[in-house]
Order: sequence, then C-alpha cells, then structure tokens
Amino acid sequence: MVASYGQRLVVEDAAGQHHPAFVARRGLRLVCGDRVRWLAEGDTGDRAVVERLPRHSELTRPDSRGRGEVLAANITQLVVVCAPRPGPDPYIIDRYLAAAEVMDVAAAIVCNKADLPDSVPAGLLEEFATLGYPVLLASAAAGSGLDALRACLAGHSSILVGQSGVGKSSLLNALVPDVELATAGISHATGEGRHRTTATTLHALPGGGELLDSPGVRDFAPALDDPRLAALGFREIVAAAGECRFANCRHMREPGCAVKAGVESGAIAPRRYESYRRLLRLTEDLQRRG
Ligand SMILES: Nc1nc2c(ncn2[C@@H]2O[C@H](COP(=O)(O)OP(=O)(O)OP(=O)(O)O)[C@@H](O)[C@H]2O)c(=O)[nH]1
Ligand SMILES: [Mg+2]
Ligand SMILES: [Zn+2]
Repeated sequence: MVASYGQRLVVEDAAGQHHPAFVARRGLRLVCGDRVRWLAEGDTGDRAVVERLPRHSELTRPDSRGRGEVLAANITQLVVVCAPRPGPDPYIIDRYLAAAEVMDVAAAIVCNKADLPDSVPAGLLEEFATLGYPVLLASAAAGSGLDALRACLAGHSSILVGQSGVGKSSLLNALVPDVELATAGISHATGEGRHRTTATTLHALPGGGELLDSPGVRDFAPALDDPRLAALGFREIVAAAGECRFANCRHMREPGCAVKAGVESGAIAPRRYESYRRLLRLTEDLQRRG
C-alpha cells in the first residue's frame, strides 16, 4: 500500500503501476508500507482491498491514550533527517534510533542542508557515529552527498523521519524522479508557501528498494509495550547492561550498575543516558495512564 487518505488508498501492483483503491473490509486497518491483497475490479474500477498480509515490522508511537499507533509497516531502515535549520533536537533523534533498535531494523542519520553556512554541532554527530550509526552529510538543494545516500538506501525499505522542515521531502524529490507527480495533491501549501507533508507515502527507488516520506514531527517516542524495553533502544546501554549486578537493573539507582559506572567513566555519553531516563519515565507514565 502506497498511501492512505482516510478510507481512500493508493496501491501499487507487482509491475509498479499505481491504482486508486478503498478498504473493503470493516476493521481492516492499513498504513503505508502494508502489503495487501485486493480484488480485481475490472481495468478502470477502484481496487477493493480485502486483506492485509503479515507485517515484518511496525513503526509506532503512543496515541493520546498511550496505546500504540502504527505509522508505517515493513520498514527495514529508519533514516533520521536533521539540519542546521531548524536546529536539531537530539532527543528526537535518540528516540527514532531507539525505535529502530526495538524494531530491530537499520538506522542512519542524514544531516541535510550542508550548503548552509551554519551546521549541526559536530560533537553531536560524532556521538552517533561513535555508536556505529552511519552519519551522512547531504544537501538536497545543492545535490551533494546524494550518491552516498543512494548507497545507504539501496535494497532497503527506508522511511525518512525527523522534525518538520529539515528537508525530507526535498531529499525524496532529489532521489526519485517524477516524485512531484506522485505527491501532487498530497501536500498542501502552508502560510509560508512551504509544503508540509501531511501523509506518509511510499516511492520506488530507481536502483531498487523503497523510500517512504513522512510528515515532520515536533516530538516522537516509540510505543513500547513494557518500560523495560526502553533500555533496548540504546545500544551502548544494552552493551553495558550485561555487567550490571542485577539482571533486571533499570540503570537508575541500583547498586552495581554498569551503565551508571559507564556514564561516570565517560564511556557512555551523559546526554544519551539522560535520553534513556526520559524515555523510561515517559513509557512508565503512559503505562500508568493506559
Ligand atoms: N538550503 C537548503 N534548503 C533546503 C534543503 N533541503 C530542503 N530545503 C528547504 O527546507 C524547507 C523544508 O523542506 P521540506 O523538504 O519541505 O522539509 P520536510 O522535512 O519535508 O518538512 P515536513 O514535510 O513539514 O516534515 C524548504 O523550504 C526547502 O526548500 C537543502 O539542502 N538546503
Ligand atoms: Mg515533507
Ligand atoms: Zn544497570
């Protein structure tokens, strides 16, 4: 499934052709990236989607009641886009990376707008690179860094995520020919004449693989079924946790905590640890409410 606007859908067939479609079964919940089965409705009729195939992965966030809302399905890579303007919120980046870890999919960071004189703090990017996440510099406007980005996306079903205005749609436009056509009617012009993405859409990459564009966010957190999953979102915490005295250590005030020791010795970045604590607290709050 390529895109959904309420009950209206766009589906892509095996030959890459797009067709208008609709949800034909009550209670069938579909998101961008879902693989579906539909009934042939003749050559011109809308496709009637009757079944969703099992999902390999789900990108989720908590809804207002703390329950998981699925944003996209069958993603194999999360690409977190940031830029010097609007300036990066490191906690949002951490939480997208945490979502990727919990989903068990690849993650990369793209620092867009490299053509601007100001830049994202090098120390922050270094923090992510040290953890093993690919950090790519690119400019959708100048067309730089796109070959490395193409290589990173090849063969993956990747979703571009991040704050609004960092250039996700611009990168998509630079990577996928004729995408303007494909997205016509999806974006709407804002007061500033900017096109804010309002729905998640899927596009075939010329070299194979898929690229999903998603609406920008002001905040993000993965929906976690259990607060204990928060620690799994931080690979350096997972690496240290094996040495904690207690197997169920939450890495808060427990004695013999290898994670706290790592923060004190400088092996774990204090900012990342703080990010873990915030995600843990948020998940506990949501569970209490839910
Ligand atoms: N200087 C510069 N500006 C860019 C670049 N890429 C995008 N922009 C500009 O940044 C603004 C936002 O770009 P979009 O591609 O709409 O950003 P987005 O991340 O898709 O935003 P949302 O859809 O709201 O999430 C536009 O005015 C773009 O022209 C870049 O590489 N350099
Ligand atoms: Mg956009
Ligand atoms: Zn611990």
